[in-house]
Amino acid sequence: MILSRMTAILLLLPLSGCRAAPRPAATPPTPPNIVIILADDLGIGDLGCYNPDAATSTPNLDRIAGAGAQFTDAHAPSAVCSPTRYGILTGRYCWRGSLKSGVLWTDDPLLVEPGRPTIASELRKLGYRTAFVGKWHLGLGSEKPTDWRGAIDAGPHTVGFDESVGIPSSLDIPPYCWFRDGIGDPPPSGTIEGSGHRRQNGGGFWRAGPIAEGFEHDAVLSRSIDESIRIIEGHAVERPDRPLFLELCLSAPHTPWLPDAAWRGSSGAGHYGDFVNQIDFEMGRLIDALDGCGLGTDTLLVFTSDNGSHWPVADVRRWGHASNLAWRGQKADIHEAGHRVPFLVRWPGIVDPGTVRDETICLTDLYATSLATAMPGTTARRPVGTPGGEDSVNLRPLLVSGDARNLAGREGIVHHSLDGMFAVRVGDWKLVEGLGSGGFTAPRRVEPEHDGPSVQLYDLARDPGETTDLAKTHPEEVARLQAILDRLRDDPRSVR
Ligand SMILES: [Ca+2]
Repeated sequence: MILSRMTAILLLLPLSGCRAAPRPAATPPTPPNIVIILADDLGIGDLGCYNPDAATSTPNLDRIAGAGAQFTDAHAPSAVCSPTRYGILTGRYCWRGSLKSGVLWTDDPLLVEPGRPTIASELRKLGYRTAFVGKWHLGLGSEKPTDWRGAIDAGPHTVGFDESVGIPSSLDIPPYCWFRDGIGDPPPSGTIEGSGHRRQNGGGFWRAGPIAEGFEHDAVLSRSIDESIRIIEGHAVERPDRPLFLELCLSAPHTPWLPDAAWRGSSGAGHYGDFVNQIDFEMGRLIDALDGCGLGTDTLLVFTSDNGSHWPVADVRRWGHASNLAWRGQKADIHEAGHRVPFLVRWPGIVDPGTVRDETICLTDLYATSLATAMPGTTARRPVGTPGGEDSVNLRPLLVSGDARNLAGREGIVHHSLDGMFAVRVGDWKLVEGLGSGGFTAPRRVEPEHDGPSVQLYDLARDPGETTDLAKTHPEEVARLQAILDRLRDDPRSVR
């Protein structure tokens, strides 16, 4: 693998313009680079590789899928932003900590507890250079509100990232500014009026609040890619013998929907679809840079989304575009469209091109999988000797050889909605611990009828659209799944 990576670097130099430092002849094997890309509110049906009838066009994402693996049953641990991001970074369900529902807001402090292991902190111990780019939305600082007058005392730079450049939270939540390595770059110094435009009128939507001088909402997506390319190309030049971990969190296609002019009108799904098309273009730029520097041949690359698309049934009907395929609901909901997400893996020479996998996985699994990837030969469910990652399963054996034994030992995965509604998935069965959507789709909460069930039960194999609630007719399955959910929720270390 070293030879192939070196050869690729040499062969591709004229194309990329990168000038990699010469590698010593007797360098020991280096673990692969790891790049995790997290889109924001991108639906599984927005990608052509999942949805041949999509009104969007995603040739570059389809190219990633074609070169590696495409998972059909991957789930965000939550149906909204902050908790999913916590789950990816720590391998732990967010609701085990202080945030029991909703997302972080404006100046909330860092959500990751002091001293908690993260992918970045653990990979750094294993010799990786670690970098974060893009939407953070895990809080900054240790006090509320965040103190922007000097160095920010907690953020990506305190949870294991050597380098970080990003925006505090969603692009419609103030403050609007960039930070770089724990410093506002520049910090917010003025205020901006709220934008009354919403969704499909093309003007974008954001809330009033502090903003930094020169901050441009519509430049955040492309700048995030530029910063990532700078890190990738810099890494190839400066120290190609040290593996790179890059977490790139896009701010799109979350609102405000602000596609560049070149993409307006390019899709059949309005400004949202145009924004998706631009994301695909930006992914093409990133992949070309990665491959152009010769790093792509030795990189585990994952592309996924933090929750389902904010695309209700009315939008499906209006545009004829199934952003969440036929899954029930939308972003924030406990039903499938809230948390079933695209999940693509490209790992040249390791994952066979054109692989399709239907195992049920959770984005918390990226923690153990990344650590195991940094320790070649590690097949345990959790890498031995690494702390944390309570809710994380090592998928590396599945990726390398199709070995799904680690997943077979997991009783179920837990879903969580915007308002804190729980569900558990066990095989084809899904128990929702409440009535209603728990999220954006009305009704959010429904009171049980007298002597009626207070939960929902679905058989996803026979009823993938969650149309027929079987709680009343299958009390034995309700009891079995409720017991599993209780165990998973109450004692994470005894049942995983
Ligand atoms: Ca999101």
